[in-house]
Amino acid sequence: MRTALELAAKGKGYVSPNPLVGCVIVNELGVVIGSGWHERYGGPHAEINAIESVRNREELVNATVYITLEPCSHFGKTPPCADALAALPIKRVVVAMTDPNPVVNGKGIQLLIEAGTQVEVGLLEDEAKRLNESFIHNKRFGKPWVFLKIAQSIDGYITAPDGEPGIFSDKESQKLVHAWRSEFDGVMVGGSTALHDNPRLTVRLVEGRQPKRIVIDGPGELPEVLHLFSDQFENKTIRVTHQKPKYGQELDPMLQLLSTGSYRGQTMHVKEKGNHCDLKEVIKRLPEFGVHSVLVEGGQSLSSALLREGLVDKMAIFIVPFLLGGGTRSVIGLGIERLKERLTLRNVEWQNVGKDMLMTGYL
Ligand code: AOF
Ligand code: ZN
Repeated sequence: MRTALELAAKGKGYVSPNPLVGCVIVNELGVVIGSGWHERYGGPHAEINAIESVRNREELVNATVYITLEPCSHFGKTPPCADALAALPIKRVVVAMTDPNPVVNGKGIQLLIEAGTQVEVGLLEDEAKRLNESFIHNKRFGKPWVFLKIAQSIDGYITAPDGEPGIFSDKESQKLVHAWRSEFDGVMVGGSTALHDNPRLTVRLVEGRQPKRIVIDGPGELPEVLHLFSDQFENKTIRVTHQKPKYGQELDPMLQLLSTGSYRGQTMHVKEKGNHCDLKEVIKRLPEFGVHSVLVEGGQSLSSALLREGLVDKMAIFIVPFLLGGGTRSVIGLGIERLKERLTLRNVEWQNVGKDMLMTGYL
């Protein structure tokens, strides 16, 4: 199952909104005879890739199949994997976790049991759930998974006293963040961060696929010379604004390309709430743009607002071993008294990343 989990992880960044799934087949003597994972969205499921990798079909007699997620029981883009497994002369199927997708949710396991296959559920379940935390969240709450990342000094600042960037996280931390970018559907920043830091939000320090980029630009005034709008990435940046649509912005992508405006990215128009974009609406509507998981990379105003509105699901704080003595705080104005419960991180973990300290936890 551990191998199956490692295989599943290879699909990171390529299977959303579907789950990461890995599968390993072991013969009667305990020798691995086949394995596979879900490689691309819309492609064959892990179980089918594993079954097809078995060279000598006779070895399937009394074999055991390890899968990180309950096999599916529905006709989706592909026929049910539970049927494919039930048709094999295998003896046992070991599943790490049941499928939270309501169209499956136990039916795959039921189908196998009815076909006379032994089924065991729960091996390395915690690891499997963690691997698919965003998929599980999507299915359970019907909204995107929001992961907030902050890099701050020991005394809690994200800039030097004069507003200039004052801390630089370790190269290892930067690499880790790039790896996260490649695993999330989207990476989001607020308007002032886009303006002052002019970030690219691309994956450069590791290999991986580029995420969609999202910028909260309430007044819709960010200049197009910013890297986010001017660089040549195939994933056009999504500009979120509460300004009324201007001519051309609501056209379909092909027409947008042909229209005369220079900005050819996508625009999400949302309600205005206290001079800002209504962030609840923003998060809720990200799936319209193919974004089911989002990595938020600041700054202060966006991080604070998302936390205040209870929109953050998981948080990572890099503490850079440096005192700044003043500047912009990482988060502010939370009305902590009111939100104490909601702002206590659960399942907190600490680790060293280069010379930085990384704390992660769930909200
Ligand atoms: C996957 N890969 O390896 C497994 C999945 O859209 P479809 O037809 O590909 O079906 C997606 C659903 O199938 C998914 O939400 C999950 O419930 C189930 N299992 N999906 O993409 C896999 N085993
Ligand atoms: Zn399947």
